[in-house]
Amino acid sequence: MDIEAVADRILDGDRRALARAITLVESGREDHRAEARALLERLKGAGRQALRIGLSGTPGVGKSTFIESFGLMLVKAGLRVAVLAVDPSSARSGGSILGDKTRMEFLSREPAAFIRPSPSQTQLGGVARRTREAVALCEAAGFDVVLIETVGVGQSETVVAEMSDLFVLLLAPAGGDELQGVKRGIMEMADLILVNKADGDLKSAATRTCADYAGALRLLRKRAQDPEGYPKAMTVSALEEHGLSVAWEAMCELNDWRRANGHFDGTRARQARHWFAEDVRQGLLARLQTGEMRSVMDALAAEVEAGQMTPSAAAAEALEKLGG
Ligand SMILES: Nc1nc2c(ncn2[C@@H]2O[C@H](COP(=O)(O)OP(=O)(O)OP(=O)(O)O)[C@@H](O)[C@H]2O)c(=O)[nH]1
Ligand SMILES: [Mg+2]
Repeated sequence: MDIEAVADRILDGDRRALARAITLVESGREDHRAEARALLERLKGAGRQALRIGLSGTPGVGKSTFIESFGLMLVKAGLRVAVLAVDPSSARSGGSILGDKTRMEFLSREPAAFIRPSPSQTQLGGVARRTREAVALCEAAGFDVVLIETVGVGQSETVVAEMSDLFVLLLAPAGGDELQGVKRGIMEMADLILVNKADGDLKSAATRTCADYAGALRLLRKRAQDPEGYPKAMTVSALEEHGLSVAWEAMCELNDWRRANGHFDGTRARQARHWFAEDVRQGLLARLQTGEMRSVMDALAAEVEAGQMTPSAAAAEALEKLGG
């Protein structure tokens, strides 16, 4: 790949070049990795920043519908919007690919929009790195907003929150008074809770649910990166396109405040540090699986099993070999 030429085309906002570059960062091949690093290094100099919005919610809550109508609203306002997905359970036949191509039918036809389904890989660590790099590519291509979607199951919310400027939690109206078992840890990551499907028969339930979450948010510890009134809960209808502009205004207000108060840069710096350490960790784990280290590990494991070495002595020896 001609890195210079691809970089220039990406900086021109060429979606085909962007798609090819994302394929490059998704590859695990060593030569591809080297090219990907060179490309990202080259594009970093452009210094472009999008607003990165993480969006999470359980299956069926309306993420795809929301992204379609919210994305179209932003496009109509003159913004360029990229949509990426982190899907740790890509096992489900093509995952977001099939569903989203139909649900985001109109957005995917917009020249100012770019939709990329999640890479199919089982390892969350690998998906995280590739998504992060895809975000950087979209920023270099001049997108104003990058939406990073994830299904709310397990760790993927944390991964997405760690690469987002704003983290939005999409929830469904609850029946009765149960708070849908949203884990406290997830609540603590949210900047905005949107109770979707606030329309028709579900409207009053949505309003009640929203009030419950607003109350729950007030009970959480105050975070340094929030102005008065945030995190916030509000109702939306992705289907009837209600509340979307109000939600966008809240996102802008929060983001503006954070930019003005150093929290935007501070959070990005902290995230970069986190991903650096995470990549080193992943790299070390990968090294344990390869060639010589693998046989070293097998040999030491056999000695531990046979009772000839203690686990900690064997581990110390393995780590020494790894370092050398
Ligand atoms: N009434 C109502 N229904 C909605 C709304 N948003 C989405 N739905 C419906 O909810 C169902 C699921 O919507 P999706 O957008 O596919 O949900 P999702 O979160 O992307 O689901 P997964 O991709 O499976 O995780 C569909 O039948 C939508 O039409 C809404 O605002 N109001
Ligand atoms: Mg979906």
